[in-house]
Amino acid sequence: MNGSSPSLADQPTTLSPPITLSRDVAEALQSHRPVVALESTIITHGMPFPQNLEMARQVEADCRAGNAEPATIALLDGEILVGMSAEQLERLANAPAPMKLSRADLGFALAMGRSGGTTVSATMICAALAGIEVFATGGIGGVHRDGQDSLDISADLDELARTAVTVVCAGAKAILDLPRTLEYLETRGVPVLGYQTDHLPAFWSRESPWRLPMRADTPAQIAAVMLARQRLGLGGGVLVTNPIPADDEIPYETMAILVEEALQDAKRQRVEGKAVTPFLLSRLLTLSEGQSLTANIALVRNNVRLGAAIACALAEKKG
Ligand code: PSU
Ligand code: MN
Repeated sequence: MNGSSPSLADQPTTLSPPITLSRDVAEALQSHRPVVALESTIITHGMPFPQNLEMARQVEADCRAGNAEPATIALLDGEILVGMSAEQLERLANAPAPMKLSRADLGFALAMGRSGGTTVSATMICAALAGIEVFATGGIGGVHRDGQDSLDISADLDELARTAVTVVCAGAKAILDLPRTLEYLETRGVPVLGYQTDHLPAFWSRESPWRLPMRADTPAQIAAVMLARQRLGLGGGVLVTNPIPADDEIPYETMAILVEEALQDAKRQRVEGKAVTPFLLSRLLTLSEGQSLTANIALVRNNVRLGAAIACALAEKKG
């Protein structure tokens, strides 16, 4: 054997479908160890530099501390990465004009050699292709206010209906129409579980006024729900809503005022389409004088810890 050639074991694995697994993720999946997918639109469009990069590194460390392998998913130069190196993460966090990639954009970005962050919908697709069953994020997209007129409904919701990945989030932001988001999920057959809560969490706030139909109190219960759905052959995902830790919460009423202001700014500036969510997120960051960012980081970390615990419980049940 030629001693100078790199060992095959050190190379990333490219599969057909065209996704590239990092060596660590490939090894974890092969040996049926717990893996948690992490999204990247939060890095490219959800937080400013350098907090985005610090957050991305921190949640990977949190995931490992929870005995699960993190698989951050993104596109770099038309390559779908499932599990990223430190250097790749840094390139993504600094990428000039990265795309925001949903189901609709993924094929285009692949064909055109583009870079970008994957939203919840695209991350679910890539996770499922890789065989990853648990995914942790901050908040999901939903039915926007006036969505019944604009038809602005996030592709995240239909993805939850069709792709069998469990998504852990802190509920949804009040920039959305929360009751219509719940109605839509119910119509599309997506179970929404409250983790140790009976109410839909509203991202920065532990509770919204809307009740959830299902509650789970342990990661093992959530894993049991996933397995029961598999046995029934139902397909589609599960949405787990995990309230932000009490110490980091911003009261619902406090945020509601800022949300109204951000929504009015968006209307005045005629922000449309996929620019709406990133615009509102960045306006809220300014309006809350950075407080929303601190809370955002705390809740993502909290969700990754729960995601890791669910992945561990699932691996245990599967034996
Ligand atoms: N909501 C948040 N933070 C986010 C997003 C939503 O509180 O970072 C991102 C996620 O990647 C989500 C996407 O999948 O925005 C939804 O965008 P849209 O509303 O355009 O579907
Ligand atoms: Mn939209």
